Amino acid sequence: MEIIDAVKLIKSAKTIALFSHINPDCDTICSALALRSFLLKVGKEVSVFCDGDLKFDMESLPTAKAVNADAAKSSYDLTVAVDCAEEARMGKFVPLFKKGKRTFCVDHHLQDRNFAQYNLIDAHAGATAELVYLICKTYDVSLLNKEIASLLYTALITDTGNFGFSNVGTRTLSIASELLAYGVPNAELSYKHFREIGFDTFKLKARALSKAQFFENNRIGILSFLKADFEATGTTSANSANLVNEVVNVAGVEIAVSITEVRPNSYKVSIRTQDKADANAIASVFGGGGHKNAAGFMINGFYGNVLDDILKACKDNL
Ligand SMILES: [Mn+2]
Repeated sequence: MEIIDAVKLIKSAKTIALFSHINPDCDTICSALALRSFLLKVGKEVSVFCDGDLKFDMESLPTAKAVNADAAKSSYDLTVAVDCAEEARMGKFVPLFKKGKRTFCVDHHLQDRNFAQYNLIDAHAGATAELVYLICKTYDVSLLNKEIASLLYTALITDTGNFGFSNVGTRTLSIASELLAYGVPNAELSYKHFREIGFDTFKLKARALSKAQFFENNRIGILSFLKADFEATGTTSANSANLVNEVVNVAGVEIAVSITEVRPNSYKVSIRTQDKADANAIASVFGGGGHKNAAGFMINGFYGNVLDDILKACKDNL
């Protein structure tokens, strides 16, 4: 559907529930919070639900406390999946989503399953926030403000690697420019989301990088974060987020992988790629997915076997 149809759909609803995806990232949370703030201004009753805790860098977002703050109603005029490629991404909230009189999905993933009754899917958008911005702008541009703009801008920079990924289009930068005009503190947000790390994370990073493994003439690099690493540095699996980028940044590396032990023999795997290597294709081998240059999946097994299986899938993709 087109932006204008999404606006009409939202206008026709009074009670609206917004759903972010499990293991939330900034795009799903910021897009939902921005849309919530906007819809409150036009007099809607709106709540945000997410099956999962916000990571430390999201807790300080404006209105972050609104996530899961309201009791669920028995039904809503409209339920909205935000940044969810498949229904299951809403986790325990799938039944509540389905109870919407109308269901709607706004998303930018390549493999979006079109599971809702109404779908605004644009794989060319750098972030779902791009689509949320266009909805708000079309609905009533005079209601946009610094808070909403800051949320949307945060989603844009985090989903595009600070405008460094191939998903950045001319529209992404035009929208970023329009958002900056509302007084978004861009340098502060860039530092917070791309450079600032805690001292404990620094120690974990130093330890993991010193043990990084490289294969196929350094075209594949693998970082592992195991229980012993977390214990030695006083960290948890949450502290390993995004450290995979340190490996994909090494010249010559085409595929970077991080394997994070989240429970005994259960691993969260993140893939980042350069050049022609396809992160989404590698993750698909294991039932996961994402984007061409960034994807992920969960896998169970003994570490040695998991490493072998992932390495084989990476080699097959070179
Ligand atoms: Mn996204």
